[in-house]
Amino acid sequence: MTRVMNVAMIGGGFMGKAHAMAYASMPMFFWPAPAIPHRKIVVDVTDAAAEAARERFGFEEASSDWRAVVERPDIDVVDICTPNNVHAEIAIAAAKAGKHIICEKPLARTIEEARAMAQAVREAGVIHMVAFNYRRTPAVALAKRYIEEGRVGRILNFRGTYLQDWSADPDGPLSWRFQKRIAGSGTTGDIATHVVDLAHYLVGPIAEVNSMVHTYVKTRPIQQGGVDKLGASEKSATAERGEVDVDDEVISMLRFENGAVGSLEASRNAWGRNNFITFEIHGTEGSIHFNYERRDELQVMFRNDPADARGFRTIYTGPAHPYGEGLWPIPALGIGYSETKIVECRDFFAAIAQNKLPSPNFEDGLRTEYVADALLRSGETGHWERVEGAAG
Ligand code: 4PW
Repeated sequence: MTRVMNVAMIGGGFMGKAHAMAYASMPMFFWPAPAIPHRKIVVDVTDAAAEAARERFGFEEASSDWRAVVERPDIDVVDICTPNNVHAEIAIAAAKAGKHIICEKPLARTIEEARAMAQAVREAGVIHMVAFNYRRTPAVALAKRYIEEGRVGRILNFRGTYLQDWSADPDGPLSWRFQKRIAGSGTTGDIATHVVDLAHYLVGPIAEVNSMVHTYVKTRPIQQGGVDKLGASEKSATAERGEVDVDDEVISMLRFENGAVGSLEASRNAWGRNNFITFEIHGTEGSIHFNYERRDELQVMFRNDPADARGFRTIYTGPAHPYGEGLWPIPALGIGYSETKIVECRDFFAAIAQNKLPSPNFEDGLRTEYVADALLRSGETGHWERVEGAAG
């Protein structure tokens, strides 16, 4: 009989929807499942919001008191799907209560918060994960497989981007993602951290950065209540405006501990780019290119390809590739954002079942926060900044 684990999900907004869907779907894709996640209780900021999330996302109970929920003896897992400003408080309380924890990215607003979270879960001996889901796209995991098999050789460089345009309109609302006291930073913590996580996963630890950081839209219409709809909410040229105190764009050169070099670009003001997560890796034996907007595909070129067949070729991920045993049976049937969250959910519960820390865990999330901090510092100083804790 597969173990059923009671999940308390804190936050019923956009990420709560993605996580709830993963809890319901994971055993349908990966069977036998490492555990059955039971949607036990959802917490939101008000009783009404929590009840609406309970009904919509199929939870048994609803509450607006996360502190009481994380202490409940019948809760096995705490899932943090809130804005960044309460990640630390919830995670530390959940760790002290002995709960396994998955936390949405970025881990925290600041290095200090991230350190405290990593210490709390270390001391509690619980399983912990940060939801940097894009490394669980099958094509990205395939890139990792090729790298580990030596098919790319020694990695020389990494070029990563994450470009969106949902906040390119200056009349888009001043949501929590544009307020430092809630988000910690802007594009750097929100989406550049995804590129950092991919770079760490595929290449290794980043040691130094040299970046430029800009804020293009200095004020935005104050948002009246409601959840952050990532630019899908109404725009207003006449509403009262508030100051934006976070970054809109970060561009950086990178030096890795293993000697590889690279670049990172992240912007939420890139008209025409939707969820444009790309990387290109050049090694001594070949190259790999990935574009999330064509996420069933991986472009590869290997040095030992026949002379009359040189050039990038497209591999369509399917049953022969990572996670293929559980996803769709025909290549290119279509991997979506949902599937990346389902795979993430499977790996998290497998880690609990095996009592083996997954990656990225809170220690990985802390290292990513160190890089985000260095990116922002370099944007201020205008020169190379070392990443805290980097070797060499
Ligand atoms: O983490 C990112 C969010 O901040 C996600 O990758 C996409 O962009 C969806 O929402 C935002």
